[in-house]
Amino acid sequence: FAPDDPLDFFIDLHPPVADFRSDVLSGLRDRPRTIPPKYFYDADGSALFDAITTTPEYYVTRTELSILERIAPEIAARAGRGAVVIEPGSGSSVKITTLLRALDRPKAYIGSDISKQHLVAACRDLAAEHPGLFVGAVCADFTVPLDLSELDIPDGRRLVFFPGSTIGNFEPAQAVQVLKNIRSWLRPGDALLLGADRIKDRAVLQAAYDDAGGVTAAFNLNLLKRIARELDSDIEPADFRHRAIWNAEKARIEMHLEARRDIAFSVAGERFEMRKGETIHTENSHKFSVESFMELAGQAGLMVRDTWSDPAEHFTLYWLER
Ligand code: AVJ
Repeated sequence: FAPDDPLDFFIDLHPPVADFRSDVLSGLRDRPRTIPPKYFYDADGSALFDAITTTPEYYVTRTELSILERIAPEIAARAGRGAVVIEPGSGSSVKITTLLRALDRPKAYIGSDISKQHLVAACRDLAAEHPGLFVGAVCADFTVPLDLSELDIPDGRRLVFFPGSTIGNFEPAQAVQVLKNIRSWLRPGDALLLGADRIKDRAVLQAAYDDAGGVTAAFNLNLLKRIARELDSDIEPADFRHRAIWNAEKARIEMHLEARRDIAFSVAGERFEMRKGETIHTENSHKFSVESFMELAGQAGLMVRDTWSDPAEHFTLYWLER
């Protein structure tokens, strides 16, 4: 920690090191076979995700940003002068920059992420761009309860920023846990600004997760390249195809990797066989109506005070208080 480091603090809460090998092995033994989406984000996967956000079909990022730009003055008025912004998860720097630029002399920014390198680099950049802003970084897994009261966070009204419909990656019960954890950081008068994707026409949703340029397919298949590269495996990405399926009953897009033929492969010395058409489930992306999201938030003890959507109602930003 150099004396001229732009960060005001860095705290490593040592999130449990995700064990790629054991999670992949147990996920491949399970039925249905499942690998958690957090493993998408190696260096190639993160670059592919950034590429997804600029495809014509993936409306999510640009729609949220357009709403954020439009409501920025209102958010600034609500947050008041000298807000303390807390962001769980690796947010997009474009979104946090837009928010910080809009706010009236924000006092502090506290970023939190499970990936230490990513977090420190992003927070240092932000500190360099905002001289005078207190910038702290907490390396932690926000799905695990985190007590902020121990940390040296400046006083002031808190605004927790949780954009990107990241909440949609969790099954409802875990989503409630994540929201309860965030709620524990709020005191009376503090707020949570959260972005969540809306239920919409199935063709629009499926296209967003299966773009014509094949970027999302490459993102999904990159998981297999990662297994082949890191886990001593002869798994052949070419034996699989990307599938994005709308599950209407659960209101979610599911991403799968489907075997193109009967195949056999080994991972870390263990042998696996898959029949043609069998899949590995790699991601859920839950979608919400305003009502279903309010219900979920209510289960976590959070009240929706305001909502803002784009004209097509493809995406909604929620202002929540405890
Ligand atoms: C970053 C989890 C919000 O679910 O839309 C994009 C990830 N997966 N395309 C989403 C993703 C495929 C994205 N989240």
